[in-house]
Amino acid sequence: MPVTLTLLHACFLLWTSFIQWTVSAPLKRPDSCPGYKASNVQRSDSSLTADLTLAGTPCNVYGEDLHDLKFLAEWQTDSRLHIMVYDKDEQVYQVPEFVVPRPTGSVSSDASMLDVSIEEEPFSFTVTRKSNGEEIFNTKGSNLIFETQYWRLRTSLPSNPSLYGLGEHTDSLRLPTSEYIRTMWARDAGAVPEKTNLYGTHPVYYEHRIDSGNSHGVLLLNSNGMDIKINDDDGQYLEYNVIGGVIDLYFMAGPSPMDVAREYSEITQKAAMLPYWSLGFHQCRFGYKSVEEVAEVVANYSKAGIPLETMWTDIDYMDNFKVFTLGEKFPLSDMQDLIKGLHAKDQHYIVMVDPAVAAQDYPAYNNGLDSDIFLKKADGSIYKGRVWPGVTAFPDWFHSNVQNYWNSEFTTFFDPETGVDIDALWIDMNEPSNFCEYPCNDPRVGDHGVTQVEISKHNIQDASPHVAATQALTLQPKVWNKIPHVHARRPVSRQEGSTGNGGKKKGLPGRDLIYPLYEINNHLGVLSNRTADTDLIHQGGWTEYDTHNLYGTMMSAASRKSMLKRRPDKRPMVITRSTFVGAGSYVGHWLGDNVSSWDQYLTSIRHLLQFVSFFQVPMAGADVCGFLNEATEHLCARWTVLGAFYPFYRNHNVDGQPPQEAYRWESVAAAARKAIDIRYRLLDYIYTAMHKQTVDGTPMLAPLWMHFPNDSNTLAIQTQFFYGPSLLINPVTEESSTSVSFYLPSSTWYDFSTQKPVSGAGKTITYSDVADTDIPILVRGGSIIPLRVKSAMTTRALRDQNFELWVAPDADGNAEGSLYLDDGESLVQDGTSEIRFSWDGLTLKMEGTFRFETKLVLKSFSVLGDDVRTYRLDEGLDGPWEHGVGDLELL
Ligand SMILES: *[C@@H]1O[C@H](CO)[C@@H](O)[C@H](O)[C@H]1NC(C)=O
Ligand SMILES: *[C@@H]1O[C@H](CO)[C@@H](O)[C@H](O)[C@H]1NC(C)=O
Ligand SMILES: *[C@@H]1O[C@H](CO)[C@@H](O)[C@H](O)[C@H]1NC(C)=O
Ligand SMILES: CC(=O)N[C@H]1CO[C@H](CO)[C@@H](O)[C@@H]1O
Repeated sequence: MPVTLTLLHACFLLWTSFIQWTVSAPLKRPDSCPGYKASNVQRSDSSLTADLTLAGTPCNVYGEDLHDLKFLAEWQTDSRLHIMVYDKDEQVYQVPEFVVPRPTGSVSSDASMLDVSIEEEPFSFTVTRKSNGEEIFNTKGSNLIFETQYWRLRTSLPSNPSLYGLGEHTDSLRLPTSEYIRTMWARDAGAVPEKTNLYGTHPVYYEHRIDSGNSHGVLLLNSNGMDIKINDDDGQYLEYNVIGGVIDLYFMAGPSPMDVAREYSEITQKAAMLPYWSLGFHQCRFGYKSVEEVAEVVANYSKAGIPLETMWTDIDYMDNFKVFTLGEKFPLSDMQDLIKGLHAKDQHYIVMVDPAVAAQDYPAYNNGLDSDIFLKKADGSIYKGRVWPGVTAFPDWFHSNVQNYWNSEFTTFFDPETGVDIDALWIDMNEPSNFCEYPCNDPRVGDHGVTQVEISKHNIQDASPHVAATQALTLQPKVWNKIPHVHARRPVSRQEGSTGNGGKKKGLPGRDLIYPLYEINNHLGVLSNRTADTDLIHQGGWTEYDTHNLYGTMMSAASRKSMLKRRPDKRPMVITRSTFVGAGSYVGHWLGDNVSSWDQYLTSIRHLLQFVSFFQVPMAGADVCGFLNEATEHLCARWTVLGAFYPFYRNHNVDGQPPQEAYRWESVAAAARKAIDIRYRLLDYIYTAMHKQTVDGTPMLAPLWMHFPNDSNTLAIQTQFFYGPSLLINPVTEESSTSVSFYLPSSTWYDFSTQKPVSGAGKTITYSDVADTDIPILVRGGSIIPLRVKSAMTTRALRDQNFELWVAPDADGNAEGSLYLDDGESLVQDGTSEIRFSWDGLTLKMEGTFRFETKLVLKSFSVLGDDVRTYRLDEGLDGPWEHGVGDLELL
């Protein structure tokens, strides 16, 4: 749009808002938009298409209305329906297929659980579940708006709906249903505050209908900034307000909650299987000042008898925080000695790498210049921001040379002989974070005119509860249904192909990529604030405006490839901060820069479940004992025990706070020894669950409602969760308390520590005298759980331990379970075993496939109950067998 027109338009909007205030006669409100009219409706066996035409005078609320659109519905599987509304010329940006590969497939609509119908004028569509006629999605009553920099689509919902997902956030697991906005815009968020946009973008929700017991899921595959509003001021609804891209929806029919998760995993690509050792206990902190200090921590863990699987180092190891360098206090030979020492004891080492490269004369920067991979401004100069090392450039993950550049930095710096031989990788700051506030006229200058890195890491100032709360108050509640607000405009940015890139799906030309008229509720204000400028153009012509939310996931994919180059046969582990739809197929996620506070200990559970249960990122966990602020002994003990049930189990602390390694207090050391003992004995049980998630999408952790979809008491429970299919974890939830009351759904249950039945199912029960070293764990009746007979100091040693089984019969006396065995680290396995156990009260059976060679045996099995019975087995894990209890020796 030409500048003059833009200015006119701006004046007009100013004038209209003036009129709105004075005359209170709104002229241009979204609700007055004309909507669309459908024509040429065609239904085939597997699709429904239509042409959409603007049904009246353009309303141009936040841009210009597009006149001609296309509607497409395609039945892809019996449970998945894909619906798109896009511009006729296909110029509007769409998430590139090479970043997020799309699922394909086509089935007859007759075979599908879902149906779709459209109304022609005003255009609306409805998705229904055929089995009971339930309307899953219905856009009637609210006109579709589709403009150059804004689109809006609203679905009505049943009252008081049970909605989950739409991350990343730290809000309630079951989402609020009134005046609630979920904003998607990747952001470096110190202290992970509630009701704000955080590091990752996952615009998928799960909805559970308790009346039918059915669940479904809806993914909006769109990477633009957006506000998803959930409100009940005009009937209950969910409304997408998106500043670009197309309407690209995937409907998953369930019908069970677990089915929805599995169906979602068909879209995200299955999560990456991680090495067995990644489930061990990890220690990290920001603020280890030298390689000697790191080595001391390793030694002190060993002295304390606490199994330390992996040692980590934050950016401290770098020379002035420059990526791919070693600082004075971390000389190469000492680093190599440290790592050799760790490897000799079957322990591991991980360091952090950030995307931003210091714009200084050193190899990583010079190599980046030579391969031309940094993001550039319109005038061709390198775009600069400010991150840890000071002035930095940012890799353009769209660049055709960027993978080679990244591979080469990794191959050199992390060379096993001549470099730092890391075992896995941690990537951070990849929203991307930039300390420089927009417009960042001088990236050398800090917030208060300070020129060097004097701000502490990860916005520590933001972290004091007081500051965080004040910010929340001042920044958070923007006007609900706000009136367009007009900024002083800058000249419209140059965009490659702006003379018409018909059908390229790279974005309409002439948009204002800095100040779109619709302002999403970004906690940092304008889109470009404290990140890369949104008018930057990536190689190939994609704008940062459209692809900002992909930056972390593109870095993740590139980093995984670089790690594979180093060790082509091993499963890479990469832990990232920023994620997008599908990230779990490359990486895991730590839950960001947490606070050492009691509320965060609890919040970590719902934050974790989002990723594992809803977003298919199973390797997730919060910083145990909390990152920011000071951890107290009591909190750290409780958190060390809770963290033993996160897939990703890492203690991590910020610089400048007192140390919080588990050995620092005797009670925490005791808690760590006990919790790790339980975790490690159960490691193959959870490894089996993780493997299952990577194969069929069944979440390895889940909230209660996903297991008890007909029990309305479970819908909002967010401080208890299932660890694997059979164990219910119920942490103490109050700081000063040693007791915990929690809900126990109707089923048969056994206490993990006594192995005896627990009564009170269907009610809230109370555990008293829960010591700091303990956590109530309940075993669900009907399960068989494999355990190692003993724990060990490393997961390598653990792999030499034999197994035993715990049989927890259901009300009918039956139980079943499974065990997956492989070598723990090869990308392509020589042979794996997938073993199923079953019990009918008299006979224990083992069946399955047995291609993993092992001499380990199942020593015994115990039948849980009032009178626990343990039988000697001494059976191998290399072929099927069955035994009646009559033939077995009772131990
Ligand atoms: C390790 O333990 C020793 C002896 O208790 C202690 O003096 C030292 O501060 C500890 N160092 C670290 C880094 O934990
Ligand atoms: C950028 O973010 C800071 C908070 O870090 C805020 O104070 C400032 O107002 C924001 N600037 C803009 C232009 O939104
Ligand atoms: C929930 O109830 C529905 C219908 O009443 C039933 O078909 C389904 O099996 C139940 N699910 C569970 C897990 O009990
Ligand atoms: C997720 C969570 O608990 N967030 C909290 C982080 O800490 C700040 C400051 O203490 C709180 O305001 C957030 O609610």
